[in-house]
Amino acid sequence: MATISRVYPQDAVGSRPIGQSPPRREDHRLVTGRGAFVADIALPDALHVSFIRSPVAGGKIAGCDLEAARGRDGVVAAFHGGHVAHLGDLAVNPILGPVAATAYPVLAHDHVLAVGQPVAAILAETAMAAHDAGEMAEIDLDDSGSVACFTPDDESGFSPFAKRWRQGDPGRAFADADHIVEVEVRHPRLAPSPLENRAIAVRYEPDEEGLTVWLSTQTPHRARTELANILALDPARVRVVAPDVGGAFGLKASLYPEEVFAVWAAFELRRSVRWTASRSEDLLSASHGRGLLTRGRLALSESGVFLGLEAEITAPVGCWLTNSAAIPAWNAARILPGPYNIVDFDLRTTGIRTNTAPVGIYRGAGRPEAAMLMERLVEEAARRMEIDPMELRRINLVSPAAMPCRRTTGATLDSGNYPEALSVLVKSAAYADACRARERRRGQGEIVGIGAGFFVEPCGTGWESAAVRLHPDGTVVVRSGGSSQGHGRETAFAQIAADELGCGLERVTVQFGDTRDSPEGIGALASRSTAIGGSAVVMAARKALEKSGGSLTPGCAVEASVRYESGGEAWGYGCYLAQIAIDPETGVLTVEKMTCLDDVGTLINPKMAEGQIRGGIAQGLGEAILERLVYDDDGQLITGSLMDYALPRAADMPLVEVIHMQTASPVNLLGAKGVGEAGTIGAPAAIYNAAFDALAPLGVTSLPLPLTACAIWQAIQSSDNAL
Ligand code: SMO
Repeated sequence: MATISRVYPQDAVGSRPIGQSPPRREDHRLVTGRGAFVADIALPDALHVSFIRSPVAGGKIAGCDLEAARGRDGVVAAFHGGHVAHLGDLAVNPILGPVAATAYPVLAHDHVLAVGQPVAAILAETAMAAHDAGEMAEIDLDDSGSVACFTPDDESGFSPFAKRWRQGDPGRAFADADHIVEVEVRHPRLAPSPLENRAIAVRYEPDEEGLTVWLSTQTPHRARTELANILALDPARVRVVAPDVGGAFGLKASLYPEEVFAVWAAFELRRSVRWTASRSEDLLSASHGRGLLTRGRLALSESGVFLGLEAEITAPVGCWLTNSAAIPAWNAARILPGPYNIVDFDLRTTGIRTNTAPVGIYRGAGRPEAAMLMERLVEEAARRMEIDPMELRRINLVSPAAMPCRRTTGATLDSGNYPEALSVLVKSAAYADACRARERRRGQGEIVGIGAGFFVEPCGTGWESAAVRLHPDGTVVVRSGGSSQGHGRETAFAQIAADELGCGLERVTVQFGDTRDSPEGIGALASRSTAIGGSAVVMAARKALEKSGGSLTPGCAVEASVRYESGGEAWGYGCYLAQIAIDPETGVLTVEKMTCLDDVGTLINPKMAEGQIRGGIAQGLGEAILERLVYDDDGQLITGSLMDYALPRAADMPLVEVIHMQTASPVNLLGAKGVGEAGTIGAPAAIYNAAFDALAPLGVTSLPLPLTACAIWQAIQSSDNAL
C-alpha cells in the first residue's frame, strides 16, 4: 500500500543537498543485477565448506569418524573440533560488565550445547560434494543426562551478566501511589532474515602469506581485528572486504564460528575457501533476536502523574555469546522509562544462557522491548483510570525544558519536543475522528482498536572515521570507516559531503567497506551511521577545504582524514498510531493504517528516512502479528524454514503516513539522529496496544505475541464476553 509523507513544519526543506531526496545512487546497480555480493565474488579453485551440525541440544561427543567422508570424490579435507581447539575465543562487548563463561569452540569439542552447533566440517571442490560427503560423517553423541535450558525463565539458566540501576526512591513512589499497573510481555524470538544469508569467501594470498576475506558483514574492521586475534595473525595480513551487503539487521554485526573456520581453513590449506549459508542454516545457527521476558510496574498518582517504575528484564543469549550479546538486555533496561518523566525507578536486567542458537542484536536491539513494556503500561493505566491514553502521555512526557535529561542508567535524552510531536500526531492522524469512528463501528458489531507507541531511539556513542580528498579536476572522494548493509550510505554520505563543500552531488564518489582502502572504523549498526559516520564526513570535508585554502579545485590532490568523536548520544524519537480491525469469525488482525510521527533530527534524505521507517514498520508488523521461532521441549527448532516461519509480505502492509519533524541534536555536527530502527520500535507497541484496545470490550485482558489469528481467536473464545 501507499505511503503518504510530509515534513513538519512544511518550510523546513531548503535547496541544499542535505534535505533533498535524490534517488539512491546504488539502486540502479542493485536492481539491474549488477550488485556484487559475497556469492558473486569469483574465486576459481575455491573449496566449499559444508558443516555437520549437532542434531541434539546437549551431550558428550563420544566419537567423530570422518574417514568415510574423506574418501568421497571431490573431498579435500575434513576437520573436527580437535583440529581447531587451539583457536582463540570470539570477543564479547562487556557493555554490562565482565561476561562470564564466553568460551565457544569454532567446532564443537568434547560436548555440544545446541541443535545446529557446527561439530565437523568437510571441504570439497563443489558445495554439493561437500554436502554429500557430510552425510558419511559418523558423529557419536551421548545425550543421556544432559540438562538443557531453553527459555529465559527456566530456573536452570546460567547468567553470564546482570545489572541493576536505581534512581531516586522507587519504594516511596509505590507506597505513595494511588494506582499501580503491572504488565508482563513475552517477546517472541525472531529471525532477522536478511535477504542475503551469511556468506564468506576467503582467498589465500601466497605472496604475503595473507588472506583476503569477502564477508557479508556490518563491521569489516572489527571482523579483521577479531580474525587476526583468533588466528594469532598480524592484522596487516588480513584484509576484510564487505562488498554489497544484502541486509543485515544486526545478524551480521558479530563474527560466527563458521566464518572463523572458513578463514582458518584457507590459511591451513593455503587455498581459497568459501561458504554460503542456506536459509535453514541461518534460521538454525545465525543469531536470533528478541525472545526477552519483560515485567514492569508503574505507579501513578490520582491524576495520572507517573510516580515510579520497576522493571525486570530477562534476556536469553543462546548457547554462545555473540559480540553484541549483552546489547538487547542493556538497551531494554537502560532506555526505560523512555520519553517519560519518571525520577524514581528500579531496573534490573539479566542475561540467561540457553541451549539454542545465539540471541543477539536485531534491528532495534532492546529498544522495541523497552518501548513495548513502557507503552503497554501506559495504555493499561489509561484504561484502568479511564483517561485518554494520549492525554496520559501528554502529562508525563519529558518537556524540552528538561533536556538534556540525565539518568543513572547513563542515558541522557539530548533533545526533542516530545509534547509537540504528540500533538502533531494527534492532529495529523485526526485522532478524535478516529476514536469516534471506532465507537460507531463497534456499535455495528465490528472489533476495532486504536493503539499508540511513543518511543525513543538512542543511536550510539563513540567515534567514526572519514577521509575526504579534493582532486584538481574538482572531483571529490569520500572514504568512510562506516559501511553499508544496503541502507544507502553512498547516497547519504555524498549528500553530506556535497552540502559541506558546496559542490554538485555528481562530483562526489563514496567508498567504504574495505579494510585496506578505508580508514579504520566501526561500521553499520546501532542507528549510528548518519549521526556519527555522517558527522565524520562533515568534519573531514571541512578540514580538506581548509587545507586547500577554500578552493574546491586545488593545484594538487588535498586530503584530510579525521576520527570524529560524538559529543554524546543523539536520541531519535517518534509516536506511531495503529488503527486495526479484527475479524470476529477468524481472529485475523488487519492493520488498517499506521500514522507515524518521527523526529530524526536533521533530515539528510527524507525519502530514504521514509524508506527506513517503512521497512522498519514491515519488520515491526511481522514481530507483532506473524513471526515466532519455536523450539520444542527437546530443543529442536520446529520453525526451520520460511514455510514454518512467517515473514510479512507486501500485502500485509497497511497504509502508512509518515510525518517528519526535525529537532537538531546538539551532540553531533549534523544535528542528525538515528532512524534505522524507528519502525521496529514504534510499530509493535502500537499494534499490540491497538489489539488490547480492540478486544477490551470483549473482556480480553491477556494476549500472547505474535497476534496470530489463532491466538486472537482463542483469546476471544475464552473471554468473559465471548461472542
Ligand atoms: S540491531 Mo543493529 O544492526 O545495531
